[in-house]
Amino acid sequence: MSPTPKKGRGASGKKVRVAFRRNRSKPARIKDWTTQARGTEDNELDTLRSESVVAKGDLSRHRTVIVADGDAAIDPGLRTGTVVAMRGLYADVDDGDRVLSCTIRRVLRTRRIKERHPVTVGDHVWFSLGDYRAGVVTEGVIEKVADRRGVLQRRSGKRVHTIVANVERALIVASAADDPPKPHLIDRYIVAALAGGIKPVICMNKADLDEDGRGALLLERYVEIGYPTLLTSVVDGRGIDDLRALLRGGATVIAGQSGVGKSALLNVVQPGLNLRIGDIIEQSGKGRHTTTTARLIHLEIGGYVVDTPGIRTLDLSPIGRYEFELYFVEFLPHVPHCKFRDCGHTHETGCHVKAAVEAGDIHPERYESYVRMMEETRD
Ligand SMILES: Nc1nc2c(ncn2[C@@H]2O[C@H](COP(=O)(O)OP(=O)(O)O)[C@@H](O)[C@H]2O)c(=O)[nH]1
Ligand SMILES: [Mg+2]
Ligand SMILES: [Zn+2]
Repeated sequence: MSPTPKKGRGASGKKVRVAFRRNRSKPARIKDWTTQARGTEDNELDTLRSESVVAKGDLSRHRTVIVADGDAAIDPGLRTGTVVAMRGLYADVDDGDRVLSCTIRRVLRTRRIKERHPVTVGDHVWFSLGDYRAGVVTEGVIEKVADRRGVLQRRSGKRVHTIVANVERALIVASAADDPPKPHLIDRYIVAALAGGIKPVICMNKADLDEDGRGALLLERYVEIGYPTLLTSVVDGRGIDDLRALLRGGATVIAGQSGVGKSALLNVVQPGLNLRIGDIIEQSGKGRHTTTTARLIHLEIGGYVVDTPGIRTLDLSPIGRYEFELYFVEFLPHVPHCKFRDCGHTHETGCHVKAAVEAGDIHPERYESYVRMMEETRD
C-alpha cells in the first residue's frame, strides 16, 4: 500500500491502464489472482466518460482509459494521508509524519449515502487543516476520498459497511481449538475477500491445541483448492516466520471470529505491539470483543496490517447471488458444462457442479457453504 495518494490529477480525470478483454468470460484458473482483480476494474469502468483504445494489436492486451474523477479538480493546497482508525465521526489520518484527528466534510457524508461510513480504515484521503477557534477540536477536515481497491465489505442494516479499504490480502484466521473448526465461516470470508478484490490466505491458529489433527485436515482442503495456507501457534511459535514473510509485503487485513487469536498473532509477529488480547467477555448475553475498532498498523518488518474486531455475522448480501459461483474457484471448471446457462447449482437438473460433488471432485462441505449463501441471499 502506498501510504498517500498522488497529488496533481487534472480536472479532466486520470489515465489508467486496464487489461483489455474481448468479452465478459468468467475466470477459469485457480491461483490466478489477476482474474480476481479484473472484477474491481469492471466496477471502475462503470464511471468511464471517455476512452481511447491504443491499437497495439495483441502484443499489448491493455488500453488506456480516462476515468472521470466525478468532481472538480483537487485543490493542490490539500494534504494527503491514510486513515488508520475511525472513532465515531472522527478519522485518525496519518500524513506520514503524524496522526491527525479529522472530521469529514458533510458533502462527503451525503454523497456516499449507501455507505454506513463514507470514510474507512485504509482510505487514502485529501484533507485541509482544521482550526482551533471557539473550542473546535478537529485537527483536519477530510475533503475527498481516493477510489478504493481491495475492500472487505458486509451489510449493516440497509447500508454497506466497508470494514477496510486498499488492502491486497485477507488473512482469514480460524482456530484449531474450536470443536469442530467452522469451515462455513472460512468460506464466507473467502467469498467476501474475493468479491472485494482481495486475495485470501487461510490461517489455522492454535495448532498447539489441535490434538486430533482436525484443524490441519481442514486446512488441507484449502491447500487442495489452491489457496495459500498457514498453520500457526502463538504458544509454540509454529508458522510465525512464514506469517512474518507474508505480512512483510503489502497490506493485509486480519479477519476471523473473535477469540481465534488475531491480535495474539500480531503481537508475536511484532513484540511490543501490545494489542489487547483476551478471552471474550460476556456482557448481557452478547459476546464483547477485545478489539473494538479496526486499526491500520505499519509493521517494523515492512507491510501494513489491519487488526479487525471479530465480526459476529458477516452478511454477504452486498454480493449478488449469481456472483457466488465465481468465488468458489473449484466450481469454475464445471460451470460451463451445466445444462442450463443460468444454472444456480442448487435444484437444477443436469448440473455439472452437483455431479462433481457426487464424484468427490468438490468437497461436500464447500458445496454446502455455497448452497447456504445462495439460500440466504435473494435478489
Ligand atoms: N493455546 C493457544 N492460545 C492462543 C493462541 N493464540 C491466541 N490464543 C489465546 O486465545 C485468546 C484470544 O486471543 P485474541 O488474540 O484476543 O483473539 P482475537 O479476538 O482473534 O484477537 C487469548 O486468550 C489468547 O491467549 C495459540 O496459538 N494457542
Ligand atoms: Mg483481537
Ligand atoms: Zn450447475
